[in-house]
Amino acid sequence: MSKRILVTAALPYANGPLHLGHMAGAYLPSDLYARYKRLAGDEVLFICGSDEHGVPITIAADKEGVSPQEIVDRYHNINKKAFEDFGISFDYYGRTSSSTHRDFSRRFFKTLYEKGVFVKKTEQQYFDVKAGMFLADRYIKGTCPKCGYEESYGDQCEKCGTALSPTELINPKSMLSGEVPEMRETEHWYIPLGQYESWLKEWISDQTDWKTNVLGQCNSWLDSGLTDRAVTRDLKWGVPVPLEGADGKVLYVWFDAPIGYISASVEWAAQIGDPEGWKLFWQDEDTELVHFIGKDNIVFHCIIFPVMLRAHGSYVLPKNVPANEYLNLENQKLSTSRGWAVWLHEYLEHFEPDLLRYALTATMPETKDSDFQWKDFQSRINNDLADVFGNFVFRTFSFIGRFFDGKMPPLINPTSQDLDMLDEIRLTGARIAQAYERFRFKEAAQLTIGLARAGNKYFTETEPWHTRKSNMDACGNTLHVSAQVVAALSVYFEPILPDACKKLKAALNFSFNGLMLWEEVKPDMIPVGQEISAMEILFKKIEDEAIENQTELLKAKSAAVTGTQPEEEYEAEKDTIVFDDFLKLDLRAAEILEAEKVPKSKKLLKIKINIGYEERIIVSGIAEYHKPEDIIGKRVAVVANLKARKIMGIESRGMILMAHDAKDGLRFVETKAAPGSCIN
Ligand code: B3M
Ligand code: ZN
Repeated sequence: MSKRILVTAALPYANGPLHLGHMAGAYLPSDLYARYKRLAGDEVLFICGSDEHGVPITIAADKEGVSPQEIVDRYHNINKKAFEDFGISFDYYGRTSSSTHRDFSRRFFKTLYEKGVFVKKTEQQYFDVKAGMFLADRYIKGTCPKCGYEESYGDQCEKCGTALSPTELINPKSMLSGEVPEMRETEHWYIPLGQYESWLKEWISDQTDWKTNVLGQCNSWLDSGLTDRAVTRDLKWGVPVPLEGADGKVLYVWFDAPIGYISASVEWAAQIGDPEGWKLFWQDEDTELVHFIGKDNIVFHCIIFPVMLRAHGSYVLPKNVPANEYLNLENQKLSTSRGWAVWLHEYLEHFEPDLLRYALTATMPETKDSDFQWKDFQSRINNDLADVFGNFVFRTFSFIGRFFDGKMPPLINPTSQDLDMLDEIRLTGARIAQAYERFRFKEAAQLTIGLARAGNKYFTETEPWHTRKSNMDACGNTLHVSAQVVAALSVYFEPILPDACKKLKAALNFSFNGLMLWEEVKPDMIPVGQEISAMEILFKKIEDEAIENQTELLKAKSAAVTGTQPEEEYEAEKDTIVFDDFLKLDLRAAEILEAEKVPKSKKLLKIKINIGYEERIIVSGIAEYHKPEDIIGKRVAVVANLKARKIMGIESRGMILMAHDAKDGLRFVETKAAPGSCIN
């Protein structure tokens, strides 16, 4: 049965351009999901827009000496265009400086106010005497009381994600004057989150299908107890508080921004000429609301906004909030201030959007931080898209063109291999759909390229270049089956590679209106005799030079901003583990007794070690750095309890620890301890 799905992607602050990290965090995953859901036949509304209020905007304006309006106008347009160019298929891209939003968020506030939801409090807050203003949110920095990070903002620590209020910061400093601010009295409205604690606990405990990283953050919030949160600020830029006597006060940006999802839907409905149409998506219980965000936005979407929606009472609550972790770039944190970023508009000057969509999907930081590397980008495009998918399509089309007059050949006495391949279409299709349903986009990409790989292998194994001389029916069967697999891929790959799939569908001369749906993919979807157009190469290989240019460009950009060469590149530290995880490793001292090169391998050495209680063989990829004769007698550290595995036919039991030195390559971790000694 078709469902009604409301997909939102975090509203990016209109204070700067978008980079790869933004894409991998919220925008590409939301687009994959929205596109898949449309293919699944569901009714989808996909909403985003610019977040144009808050201190991030005014700080950017202060820096340039222009008005906040000038900043948001500029970046709203740049970002909107970047999304379009990248194929992000929003139904509507709004902005929170619109009058619809202003009115709508004021009414929302007023409703909560009239329901008596807020608590009004007079409190001491930091005030910058020099600048003559209260220091809200990011106007103040200091040390995070939770993790000790020294550059934490007043509203949130970027390091550990904790949401804070400025008074919790240790050593607070004004971002305006750099001085220690003083305390002054001011009046604000607060939402008493504590009153919703038991409801929240129950509601969140029902969300068993949420990702563990998301539930983890929610629970740690709930466990530490919920306090009152101010929803107004003493600032000039923002939505004015709709109450008498609240001059100079605006709504807190995290109060108005999520309401932006609703007000943008209202504008969308007006635009399509159905002014009430947004209500079905926001007020009908059957809607599934899914928020796509980065991990720093979890608390706002899983705790604060749901409390606002619940307090209001007229809106649906999120069904899921599949937040992603962070993407690093070439082993370093992405950083605008250090110039360590690949901007989307820059990328698009050099490569097609589809290529990045594929590479980012394949490395998406779904459950932990991941790393984007240009070299890896190149090999994914060249190995997967060019050599596998593109090659399979090209071979299929060109054989049909050359030997079957460009028409779909019939299936005559198919072998079980032909039939199995046809079966794979449906089987893999169901698995890919499952992966999308469960927000496992990396897996969806693997399964889809897996089907192309299976098709390409089938083509090779059935050798149509031979059968065309000896058995024309068999040759036709190969091409018939291959073309059906290609046709299926033109639908299954659509969420990730929309442009390539459009070209493919055109070449296959599909006759259908609008979208071809997932369930319409069948092993006989291209009729016999159908004309198949010739096709140019779908994906060109990326040359080494193009990649070197990108890495040089990145270094140059960073040097231009920071005035120095990038620091030595250290790999980003892995996720924290608990002591018990560490205890699972059995590390031992061992002595190298014998070593020899593994025939036909450049990298591998076969090494015999004495590990005290026995002798054993380990195959190690160190031949480029160490000659066998030089390492005999060394006492090194090994992982003793690693499951045995066969490497080039040799059973390897354990692993020799190596340090990856940037200058000298692989170096042993040496020890004086007797073989067999435990290391911990
Ligand atoms: N603008 C924060 C961010 O860009 C914020 C998201 C708002 S979503 C309602 O990370
Ligand atoms: Zn922190």
